[in-house]
Amino acid sequence: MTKQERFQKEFQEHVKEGLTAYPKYLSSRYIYDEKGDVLFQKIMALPEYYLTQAEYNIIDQHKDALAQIAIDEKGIDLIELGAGDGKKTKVLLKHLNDRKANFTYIPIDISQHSIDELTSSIKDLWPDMDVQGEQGRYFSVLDKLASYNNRPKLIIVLGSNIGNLEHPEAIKFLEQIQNSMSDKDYLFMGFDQKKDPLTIQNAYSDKTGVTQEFNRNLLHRINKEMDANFPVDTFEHWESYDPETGTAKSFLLATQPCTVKINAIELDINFDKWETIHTEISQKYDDRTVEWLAQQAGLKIKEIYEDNDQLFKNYLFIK
Ligand code: AVI
Repeated sequence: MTKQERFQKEFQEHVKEGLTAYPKYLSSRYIYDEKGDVLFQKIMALPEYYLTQAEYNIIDQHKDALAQIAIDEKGIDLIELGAGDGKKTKVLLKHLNDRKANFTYIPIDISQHSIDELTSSIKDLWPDMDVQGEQGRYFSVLDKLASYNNRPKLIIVLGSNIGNLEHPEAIKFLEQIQNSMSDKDYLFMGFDQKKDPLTIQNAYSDKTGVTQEFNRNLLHRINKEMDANFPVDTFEHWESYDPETGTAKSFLLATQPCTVKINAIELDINFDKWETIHTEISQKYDDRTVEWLAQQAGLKIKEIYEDNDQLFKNYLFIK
């Protein structure tokens, strides 16, 4: 079975399980095809989606402290999980380059297309930079990390990607990174913070409707890839943020009753009016919660960095 066939099988099994459950759910992991990637780029440029700018501000303010790690260690492997377009990372790369630090940049992403684009844009900017992109899923590529042990690693995970995981999965994710780290390694990770609930609500339900399109892309994909007939416009995006737990939840809401045929998996699914499909969580954190997650995963917080508007934090962890 090819990689693509395996992915399709997994996707079909997930759709069957999620849409026959009560209440119904689908994972946001499947939003990201080519169109989903473009929609997420658009979200990151929205004024309401403060996360990107806030983390950019943190990296810009603290690039020197991060570059110092490479200088002190006399060389590092800079490994980025979920690199995407690398916009924020380029601020750090430029600074490392300016300070003549000795490093290899290893961006890891699920999309080969993203890795190729990123590598060629870095080569255009800094032809001599040592870049060794790796295509793959976080968890499978993480195993490989353990073999990059010839010099200290600085592993970076930006964008509060961990927030798309429930706490038990987030701990597992941190644990897997921890397992691939030696005593000399560092992990630099972004965690979006609890804040005015309205700011969060607005970030995930923008007025232009890009977030709705992003969420609906799940249904477009099922239509296209599983020969289904979701009346996509009937499903509205809904966001609810619980300030106590810090969990923002995204839903697709059936505004009319309907029956959907998914031919590839021989399934008919009925939706009542106002029935939901839960599609994503975007967890918001505080220091106590991050400390707890880290401790569960065998990590210690070495440093905490915050943006000027106090919206977002990046934590530097060691083993
Ligand atoms: C990728 N991830 C961290 C984004 C988030 O903030 O949860 C995905 C997203 N969903 C809606 N807007 C952005």
